Amino acid sequence: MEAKVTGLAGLLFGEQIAGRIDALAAITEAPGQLTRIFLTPEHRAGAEMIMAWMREAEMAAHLDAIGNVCGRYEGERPGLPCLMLGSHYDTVRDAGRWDGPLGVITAIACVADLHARGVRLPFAIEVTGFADEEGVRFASTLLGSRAIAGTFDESALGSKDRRGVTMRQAMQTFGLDPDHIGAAARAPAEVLAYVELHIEQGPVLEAKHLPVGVVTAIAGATRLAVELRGIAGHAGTVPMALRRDALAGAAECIVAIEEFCATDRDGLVGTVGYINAMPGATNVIPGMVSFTIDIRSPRDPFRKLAVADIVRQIEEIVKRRGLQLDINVTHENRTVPCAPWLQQQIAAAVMAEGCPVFELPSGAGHDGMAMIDITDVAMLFVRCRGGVSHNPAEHVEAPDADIGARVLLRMIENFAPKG
Ligand code: HGY
Ligand code: MN
Ligand code: MN
Repeated sequence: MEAKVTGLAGLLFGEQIAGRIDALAAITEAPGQLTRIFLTPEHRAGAEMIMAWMREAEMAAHLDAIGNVCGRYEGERPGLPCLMLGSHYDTVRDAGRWDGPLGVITAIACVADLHARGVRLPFAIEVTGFADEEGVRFASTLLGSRAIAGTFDESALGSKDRRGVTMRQAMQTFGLDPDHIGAAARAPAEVLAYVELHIEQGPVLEAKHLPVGVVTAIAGATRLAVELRGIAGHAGTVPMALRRDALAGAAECIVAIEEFCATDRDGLVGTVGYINAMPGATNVIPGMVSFTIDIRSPRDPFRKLAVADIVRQIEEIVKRRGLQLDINVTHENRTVPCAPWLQQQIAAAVMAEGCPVFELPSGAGHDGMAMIDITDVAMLFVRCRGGVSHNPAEHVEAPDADIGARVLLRMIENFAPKG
């Protein structure tokens, strides 16, 4: 496929992208760190900033029924099916600023370049900023992309955040109608494909000295919520042998999870990212502990067996320590393949921009895991320094952001719908 020459010569995407990354990163709930969570004032402010950029690029922009930002750049004539681009604009707590926003900002930059050159394509381009990919506020995740895919689970509306606010209440406070989420769903016929540019969030591209990579698959994940209950007591008077210490029990479980995953099991990874011990006083034996577990593997059957083994080990520890246990799966995503026909078009664009083609899987989850329910998906990874992510030190060099944008734009201009 002969790549069309794009009008990128000399257009420095990288600097503009880096500037917008910084502007969006200034919208945070906690000065000094980046935290932008679903259905918060920061979510609203971030959406307004992104929609303004979309409108500058001659896109129609709106907030959909769950708070995704949706921008549309019409094709040669109005109403054509679209190539959907995008990523998420929510963050983890104390986040890096590139995870998510790079995909949204780069896609808008590509559309702005098309608009500047008066280019209209035989399909529309849509850019979606997903409102909740990280699943920080409520246990489930991919809420925005699931709403677009029509697979949003209404039971999630009853889930509560750490302050006891339900998603339903949070949506109403934000100004959205929780009974109207279905309006965000798109028909498969409207979407030709979903392609997401994202930082790698791992060390492989840097180790290979490559600026970009073509993603082959997105690893599946299981998230669990665990609650251990023992007996709160006086730290000075209860002999060790008589204690029902929920935190010591949790500690033994956490080490068991780490040891289970650390024995080389074909890419299996396990993380306890959140723990809360109650009542939380130095001189009180913790009576209740809640913590989360995140288990991933490139192979779904393997992950499911690992989850079952880990649950069994936790049950054994709890029984031996005389504790009580509640353990629930709060989120499950199967491993999602990137469509070969899309991978090939991304690879052609990578080559046309003078870069070697390197394929790699994604250990991180992405919105493509939901979007695959209505269309084929693919991803382009951009190198990030040290492979660091979910960390304020997360960083992309402007030249790499520039190459990522050039590859994405070339892929867009040469995009050939399936069949
Ligand atoms: O957890 C993940 O893999 C993604 O960053 N949400
Ligand atoms: Mn993330
Ligand atoms: Mn991400």
